[in-house]
Amino acid sequence: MNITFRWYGQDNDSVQLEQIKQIPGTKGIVWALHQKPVGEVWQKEEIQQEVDYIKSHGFHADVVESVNVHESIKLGNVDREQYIENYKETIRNLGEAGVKVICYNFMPVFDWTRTALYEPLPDGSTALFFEKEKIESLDPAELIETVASASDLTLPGWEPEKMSRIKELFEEYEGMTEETLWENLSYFLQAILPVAEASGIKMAIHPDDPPWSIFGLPRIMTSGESWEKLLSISDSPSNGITFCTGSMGANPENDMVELAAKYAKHSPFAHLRNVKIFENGDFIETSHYTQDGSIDLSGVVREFASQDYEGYARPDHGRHIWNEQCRPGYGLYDRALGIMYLLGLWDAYQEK
Ligand code: DNO
Ligand code: MN
Repeated sequence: MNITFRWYGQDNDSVQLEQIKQIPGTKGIVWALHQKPVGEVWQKEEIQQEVDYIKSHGFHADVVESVNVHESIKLGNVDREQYIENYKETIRNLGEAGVKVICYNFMPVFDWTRTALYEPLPDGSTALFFEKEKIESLDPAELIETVASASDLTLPGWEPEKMSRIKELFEEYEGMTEETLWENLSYFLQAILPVAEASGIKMAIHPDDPPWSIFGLPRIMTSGESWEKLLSISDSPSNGITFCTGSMGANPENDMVELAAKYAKHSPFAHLRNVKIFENGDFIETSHYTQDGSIDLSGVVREFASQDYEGYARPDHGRHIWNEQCRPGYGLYDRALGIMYLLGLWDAYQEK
């Protein structure tokens, strides 16, 4: 297990590489060119600059999260061809810089969705929270209004340039079925996987977060069956999964230990974190500690260790603790604690 830490870039993150360096066992930085608009080619020079900066701090830069997929590709619009060409070029350029894994997702319009960023936990810390009822009671028209008037429904995965087109996007997705979305994913993968393979890169799709349809938009990366179907699209070694316990595991029907047994070997990258799920379907992110949440993270690491998992892994979102001012879910302290927990489990299970 190759431990990594997600970092948003020099001018874009409250956490410094010098601080990450002091977390024991952390070998690599998970990075992206966050300022690039979705769909544009990542140029060689800008890639190299970022990779050099990361490496100058003694880390590897093997994992990119994410190269986002343009909505035209997910929609299957005619202009997808150009965006697919751009994506291929980005893959080639990243391969040349030595990148090994690209994390991406295929969620229509929205990335991870929460209703509160700073929900108090009983220990006095705060964390990201999803209130099912609140999301379900919001109809898309109302949502467009809410986003436009920038109320308190702050959802960090939402890119501003996309939100300015939200009305249009909803119209374009009208009538889109899961089946069509699968076809569009398959079309995209058939086109890019040969390039990824030739570039020495594994593509790793992130599960939908939460793993069910929201706002009437289809979502397809939601269960073990989804992973089975994904793998049936192509048996290319570059067709892989990001094993995110917190996203997939927000649906209690997804048994993450069972899924680890089946899919760890297809996962070049893993996000290991915990969430506490309530009976009404709400969930809150917790510390990584197994007993704090609903996901058997200890069991997942046990499974990974039994398979001698050689992929990359990182702690995922953490709580905001010790008054840290940081990006929601991406502070230094709780994710550092997460790494120590994961490594502790790993060492213990390795020796058995
Ligand atoms: C949620 C996070 C996500 C993830 C992107 C991947 O669990 O890991 O923000 O990074 O959806 O594309
Ligand atoms: Mn994740």
